[in-house]
Amino acid sequence: MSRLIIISNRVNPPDDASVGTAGGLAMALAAALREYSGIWFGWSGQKTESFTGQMSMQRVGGVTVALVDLEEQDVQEYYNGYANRTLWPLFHYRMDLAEYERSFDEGYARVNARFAETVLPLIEPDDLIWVQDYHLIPLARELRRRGVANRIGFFLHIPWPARRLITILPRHETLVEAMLDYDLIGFQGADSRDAFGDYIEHVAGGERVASEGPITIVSLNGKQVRIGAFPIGIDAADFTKALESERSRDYFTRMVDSRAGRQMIVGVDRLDYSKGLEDRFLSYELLLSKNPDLLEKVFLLQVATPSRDEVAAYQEIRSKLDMVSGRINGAFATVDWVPIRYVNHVYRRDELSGIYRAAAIGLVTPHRDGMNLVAKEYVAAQDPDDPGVLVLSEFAGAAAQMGEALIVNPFSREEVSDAIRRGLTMPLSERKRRWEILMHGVQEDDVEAWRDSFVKALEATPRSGEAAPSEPRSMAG
Ligand code: GDG
Repeated sequence: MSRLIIISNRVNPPDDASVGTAGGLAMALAAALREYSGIWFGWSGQKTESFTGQMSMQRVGGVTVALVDLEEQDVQEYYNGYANRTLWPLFHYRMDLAEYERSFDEGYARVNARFAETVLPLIEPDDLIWVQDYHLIPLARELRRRGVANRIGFFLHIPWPARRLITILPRHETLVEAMLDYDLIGFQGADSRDAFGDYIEHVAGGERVASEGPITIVSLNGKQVRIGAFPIGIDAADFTKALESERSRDYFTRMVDSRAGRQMIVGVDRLDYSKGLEDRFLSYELLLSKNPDLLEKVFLLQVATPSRDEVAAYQEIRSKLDMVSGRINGAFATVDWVPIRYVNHVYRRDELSGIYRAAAIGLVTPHRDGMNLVAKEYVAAQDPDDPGVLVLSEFAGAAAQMGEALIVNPFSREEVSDAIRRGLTMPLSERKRRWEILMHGVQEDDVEAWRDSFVKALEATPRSGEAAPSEPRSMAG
């Protein structure tokens, strides 16, 4: 088996999979590297006076990591700038929030070149290289410039936007052309894969050459690249194990006690404008005002972990949510009932699992999301004999796999409010039927299946000059 070199912006393997506070991506990548031997390379999260390219190698949670520090200017232009103020909003359909500054572009290109230069000595000829996410789109181009002929794959965790949106990005052609230096590009779903294919065909003047299963081959300027849908999953087995822990049970009991006979609705999100939290609060407010019988009978627990707080749009959404939750609580609360418990703490994974299990509704209503792992975690945490109901945005990648959830348009407060009401009163037999199908999917399409299908597809990709083990069917005719 080839070694796997994973390259991502941040490197943060959890110390212990069941208790860590790392996000979904980190969990998935750590699991990938525990199975395949290899190295995880990326930014340490630390800043240095001037960039040296010196790596610190460590073993964390059974994974070898290689970390590099970045300069303040790199962090501002590449991470807070191009990645989080240009690409993130645009790819989440928030062109009103996307900022275009040439210095961001330059910082993005510089850090990608620095990553390539630094990781180069670690790469051996047979290694598979797997680059993660929107921070590192041009990395393959920088590696090829330095003579790397290995197979290089890329996975985009966020949506690839429709072609009319991506063309808003200044110098979008350069960004997309650089992607042709990958051998395999993975997206969360067919939507994003097809939007990328559309761009190649209708904007860049290339073509779709062939397709087989989830993989399409596109060609541009004499180069061919495989693009595919590889929906990411959670470590369902590990999540189930976490539920058996004492801490998870404690949290479950604590929530049941504090519910005091009321029904609980739960939301867990990074505090990000893409997650649709303001609309979620307003939908819940509508639920309360339209259904007086629910007053004092339900509450919403929203865990929102602060993130990217150096970016102004994140400070704004945070104050907005403080205001809206405060207003709703002020209007509806009684001496012994608070309708929204709005919490900015970070919880351990085992604690979260107990919290999810105590909730009658999992409320997952992002305006846009590549996948959304919270939807899958909520399902994995349910009691098979008395499962809760998942209310899920049609604009989360997860909706394509989780049709048994109550699928809603997160922009329609009425729809969301009606779905919550329906979930709260759904008969046990229907809850069980829906949950069993959802749970089966969460277990089958777990993070291991995601990793294996991507890595196998990358292994099966011919290196330039090699014949493919089996060529996909031609699209001609
Ligand atoms: C990106 C894409 C895609 C949240 N609060 C706490 C906590 N979390 C964990 C959740 C979940 C993860 O963070 C969030 O994952 P999501 O998938 O929901 O969202 P993003 O962070 O935006 O992730 C997304 C994902 O990449 C993977 O490809 O699904 O579409 O945007 O695992 O549980 N974890 C802990 N404490 C918290 O307080 N321990």
